[in-house]
Amino acid sequence: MVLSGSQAKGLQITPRYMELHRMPDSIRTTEPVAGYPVYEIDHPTCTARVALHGAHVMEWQPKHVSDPVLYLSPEAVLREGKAIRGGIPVCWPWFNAHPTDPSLPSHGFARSTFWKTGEFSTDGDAVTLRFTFEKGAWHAELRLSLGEALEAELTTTNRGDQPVPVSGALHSYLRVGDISAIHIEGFDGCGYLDTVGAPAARRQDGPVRFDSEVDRIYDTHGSSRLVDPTLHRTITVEKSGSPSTVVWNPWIEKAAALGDLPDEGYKDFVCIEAAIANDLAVRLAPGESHKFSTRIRVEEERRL
Ligand code: TA6
Repeated sequence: MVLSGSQAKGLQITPRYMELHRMPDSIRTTEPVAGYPVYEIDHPTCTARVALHGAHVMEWQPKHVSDPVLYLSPEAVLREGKAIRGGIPVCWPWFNAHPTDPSLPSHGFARSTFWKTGEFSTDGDAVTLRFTFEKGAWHAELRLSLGEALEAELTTTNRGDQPVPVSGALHSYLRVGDISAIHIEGFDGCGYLDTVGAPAARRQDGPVRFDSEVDRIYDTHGSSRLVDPTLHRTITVEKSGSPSTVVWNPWIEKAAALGDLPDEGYKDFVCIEAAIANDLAVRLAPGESHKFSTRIRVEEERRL
């Protein structure tokens, strides 16, 4: 992991801060980079790491599972203003390019800045972390539940006096043993927009398999299952409040062009994202809220 020193703007982890933010026993605050808090979780059900920057789940592994469930690039950069490559980037309040202003950052601004901590709590089943973020009329709250399953729920509230659009994605990078050996079930018969090359509307026939770049926006509210024969497991991705599921693997050429991903890194992950694509953006009246969520769990085959 590439670390770069940077004091977060106005955020100083001082003893007073630590006192004010006393953590439940299973959560420890670390600073892999000065001023860049990462919450290390060691709970009876799972281990995890969550960065305050982007309210970003970096890693998660249930204790009954042999391998990490989320992929985190070994070349991920921990610096304010740069989204972490891997884990679950919170793409908000728009998905991909801004619908009207190309000068604005792709996938919104929330994944590239520090959020505020809300309530952290723990019980026998899971650790729950809440983070908030506000910009203009947009207010976001992310609720994370980390246990034998992972739940991420993003609620947007319009705190302004004019309607605002909201779209985005919970952009989950799922760890795989070998991208060429996996397949994804749950999209058979679904229409999708294929955005590799000239955008084209297509329909899924059978499982999704990978032998080249895949970048698709599926029209579905349903769940999907990632079948991984190399790691002997099936990862189920459920969701709510999201009319689109994005499936992405950059393959060879795009991976080589990403400075925070090893050239061979494309072999080790696939993204399955609960999304609201821009053309399906939700229009929030003043005071109105909308939430969407993803829930990830793992069934591992018994190994003899
Ligand atoms: O996952 C869908 C997608 O929009 C892809 O087109 C690709 O750009 C990916 O997100 C990663 O985007 P990023 O800005 O994180 O490099």
